[in-house]
Amino acid sequence: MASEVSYPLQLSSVSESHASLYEESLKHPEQFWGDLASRRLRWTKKFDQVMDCDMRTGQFKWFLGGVINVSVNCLDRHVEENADKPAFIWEKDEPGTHEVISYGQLLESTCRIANVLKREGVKKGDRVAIYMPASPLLAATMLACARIGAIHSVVFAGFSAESLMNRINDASASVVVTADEAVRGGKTIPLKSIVDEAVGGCQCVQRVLVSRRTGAHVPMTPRDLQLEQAMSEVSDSCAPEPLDSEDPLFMLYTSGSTGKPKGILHTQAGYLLYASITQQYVFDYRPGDVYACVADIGWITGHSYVVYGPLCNGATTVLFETHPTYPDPGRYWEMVQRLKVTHFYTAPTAIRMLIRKGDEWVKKYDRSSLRILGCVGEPLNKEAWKWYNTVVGEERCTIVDTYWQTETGGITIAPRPAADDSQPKPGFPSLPFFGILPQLRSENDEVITESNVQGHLCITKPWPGMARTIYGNHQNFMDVYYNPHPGVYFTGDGALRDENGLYRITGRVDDIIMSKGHRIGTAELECAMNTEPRVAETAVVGYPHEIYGEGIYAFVILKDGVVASVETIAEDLKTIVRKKIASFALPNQFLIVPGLPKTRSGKIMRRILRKIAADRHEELGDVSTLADPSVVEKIVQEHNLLK
Ligand code: 6R9
Repeated sequence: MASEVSYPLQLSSVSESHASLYEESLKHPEQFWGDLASRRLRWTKKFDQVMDCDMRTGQFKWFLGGVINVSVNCLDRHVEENADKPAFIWEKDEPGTHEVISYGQLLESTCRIANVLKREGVKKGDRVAIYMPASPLLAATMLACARIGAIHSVVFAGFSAESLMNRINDASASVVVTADEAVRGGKTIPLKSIVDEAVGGCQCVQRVLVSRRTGAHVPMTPRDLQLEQAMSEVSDSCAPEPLDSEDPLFMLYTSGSTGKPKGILHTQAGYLLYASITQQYVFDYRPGDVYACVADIGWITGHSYVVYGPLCNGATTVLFETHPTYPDPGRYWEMVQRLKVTHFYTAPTAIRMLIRKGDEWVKKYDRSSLRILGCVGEPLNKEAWKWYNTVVGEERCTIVDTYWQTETGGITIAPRPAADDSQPKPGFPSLPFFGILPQLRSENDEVITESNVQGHLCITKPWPGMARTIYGNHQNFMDVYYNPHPGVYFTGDGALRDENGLYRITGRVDDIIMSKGHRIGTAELECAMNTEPRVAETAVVGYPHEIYGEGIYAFVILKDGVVASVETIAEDLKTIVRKKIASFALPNQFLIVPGLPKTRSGKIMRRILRKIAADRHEELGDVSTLADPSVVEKIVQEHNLLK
């Protein structure tokens, strides 16, 4: 194998001024990314061309002609250096317990799982669904797919059987990998039986591989195989499949503005390069650091900053299986003390929840190892920022508020502590990362050049980590991301830029609610609730919530003649949401209303519902264009009665 990589990874330029590197990345993108890709990644065959991208047609290719294997980049080359180096520290649910997994051990389990998948007939390009708790075996399963060129689709283990079924079917996955049970906060979740229920509705699935987490007895069918047993029957080495830079690496489903979740597709080399360079440069990761991103692997944050980014950099990364308040609200900080964590990366909702529990839970533990405190998922409000900085970080650490999305593959806007000593501005993810050229546009597609004016956040140049398509639906990909503002990528978020060029995210401008760091499509939620037989129609909107960022408010119209209390309807709707989507998508407020504010063409005016839900009745604006303006007054009355 021809290796051009200079290893250990180059760290020399991490502290170079952000402005100069950023400028270089925009001026000479081919040279910039080409140089990084050659230096940082190990290629089986070097690429011939850096990029071929067209934002009008949505065709994106990076590192054309290159042949690579992601698992080799994440494992083999580090094993060659030092097989005993810790790759993962698995912070298990059981309080005070962790396991260390070396790069050597991770490579071995990856190869064994890869061989099991091959034995089961999985080939390059086949889809493998993964529904597992956070564990080294979950990461090894992802890397095993990468080793043989299969496309993994990790489904967060909090999704219901029906959601899992839809995702398996959409991807036509032939194999599902799961565990007997998951444990979280001391409670068990029957993963295998959820998979049984899901797979009952999937013709495509030929094999279910079941790993052991709790050792509980779970009924096995001829379709099922015990994973650890199968792993012991195959070889511990597996030759990596040579893959094209643009072969798919994984898909990850995310909510959008239509009822159906979309399988966002990422490919090999560009994604890996972008995840690894952001992990190193945004977090100022240095050899010997202990990096703890406590997101679940079922979300993009876990893919990029628990698995691919850190492992590509040969880092030691924490796999967090448990809950921030289990067994008590000191869990994070007790872990920081025990594992000497240097980087801690969480979501604003967790910070806000912990603020309420009191500072004593933080102060009880030694946090002197911490250097960088990151967060992602929703806007980090000033109060939470301040608490994170003063109470958790003792004003010693840098707060890194990172803005990005499933679709961007890695961080797109964030401070760079290594290149700038000053503490970033609260509430501002701040500066675009290398290669990211943001632009604000008005609803009418005019470019906003003024400072402190809110607009639609777009990105005008391609970057290696960008999503390539929606699995099986490129038209939808174009409609959602590239057609709203032709020729540029539309994030779906609103943002403003201050007089110093720093960005602040103001929230989604589409029909997506960000609640507790989860992304919930209003259409998906409404479709689910509309199946309740007594319900005629529903509309959900987000409203400001002290802890969740956004709470979910459901307006419900009952069918003619139905008489029921809001409590009973709410209970039934919650049951449906739990069954069809997941518990994290449950609305927090329900209101039975006689009608919804609709335009004459029948479109629900969510803007009005959002104002009502937020108690900003005086800002309702002009309602005269509604089909029935009087309905607004009636909804306001019902809402006021609820309080
Ligand atoms: C990585 C991730 C993406 C949406 C995104 C935006 C919100 C993420 C944010 C933020 C304000 C931040 N978001 N980071 N909003 N400040 N630092 O979360 O991906 O699950 O796809 O969600 O999250 O609304 O569009 P994903």
